[in-house]
Amino acid sequence: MTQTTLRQHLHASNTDRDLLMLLEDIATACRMIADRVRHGAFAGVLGAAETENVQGETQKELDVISDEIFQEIVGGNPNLAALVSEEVDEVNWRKQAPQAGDFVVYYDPLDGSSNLDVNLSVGTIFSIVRLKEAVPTEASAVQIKGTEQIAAGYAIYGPSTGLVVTVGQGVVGFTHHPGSGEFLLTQPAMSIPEQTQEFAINASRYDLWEAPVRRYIDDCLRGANGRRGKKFNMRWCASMVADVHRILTRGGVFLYPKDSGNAGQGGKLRLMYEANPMGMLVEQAGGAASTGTGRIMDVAPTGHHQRVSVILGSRDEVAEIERYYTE
Ligand code: AHM
Ligand code: MG
Repeated sequence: MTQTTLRQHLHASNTDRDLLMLLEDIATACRMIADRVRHGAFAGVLGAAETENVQGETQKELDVISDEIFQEIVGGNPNLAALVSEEVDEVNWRKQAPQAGDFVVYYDPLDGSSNLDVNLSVGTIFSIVRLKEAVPTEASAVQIKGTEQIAAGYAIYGPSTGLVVTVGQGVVGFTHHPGSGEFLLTQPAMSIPEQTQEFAINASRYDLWEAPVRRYIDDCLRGANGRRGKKFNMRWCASMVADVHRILTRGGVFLYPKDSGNAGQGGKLRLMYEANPMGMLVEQAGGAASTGTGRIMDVAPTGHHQRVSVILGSRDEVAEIERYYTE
């Protein structure tokens, strides 16, 4: 079997050199976060913030540790204008006078961290845009739409550590090889089947859902005897990276819609750190990513912590759910 590293793959697919370096920095940060996640139980950092470890020392929670690692490693990239983190209120400008061509990275350092206590998969999600012009170091970088992303991806910390990336030419998956320390290419062309019989949603919010979502899920649950005429399987990891990784591997649909419990905020999941990068990956793998009434990547951001309704996965199923919204 030939072994292709992340760098070799990006080089062979003519990835711009600066972007290649940035992706390598992100991969390094993810390897370091994976290590801290793996040792979390020993270090006493799996619980809530400021817990004590077995030696009675105060520890930061892993979300905060992961954010610090990302800021330290990726923040040192010479072509980076700003880092925008789900964990931090303000944009972290790395240049005083950002120029056209400089990068902005939006990221969620440790998504799904409620799964840490129970030893289930979590991940780091990232989205990369390039500034089109010089900007003042104020709010400008937050206004960039998902369609402007030049690359996106996530690391998954599961039974193995994976890295899934798109630079706008399909989606490729790598697996961390502990012996060499490299991410090696293991899924050269991830693609989502157009149709599916598997959905993922937090069903405990049933009473809060809007009518179209409730009708859609009711019809799925009725199986072969209902409107859909087929049986559906259900999964919910409560970890978006794990749910999206399954969909990129075998198809399915993921929903975290706006409902009456989160409508005041516009939904639960974050546009810049979660919905846009996952939307780009899913579209690049042949799937679709929608708010229910429009394409996620077309949403014009009003702030970097903005939340949005998310419905993504197998293309035909997302289109079917959009039909429920128009009925
Ligand atoms: P987080 O960024 O605070 O970890 O929240 C995002 C996570 C997603 O990974 C996951 O899909 C969702 O929240 C789970 O929410 P719930 O606990 O309502 O099922
Ligand atoms: Mg998150």
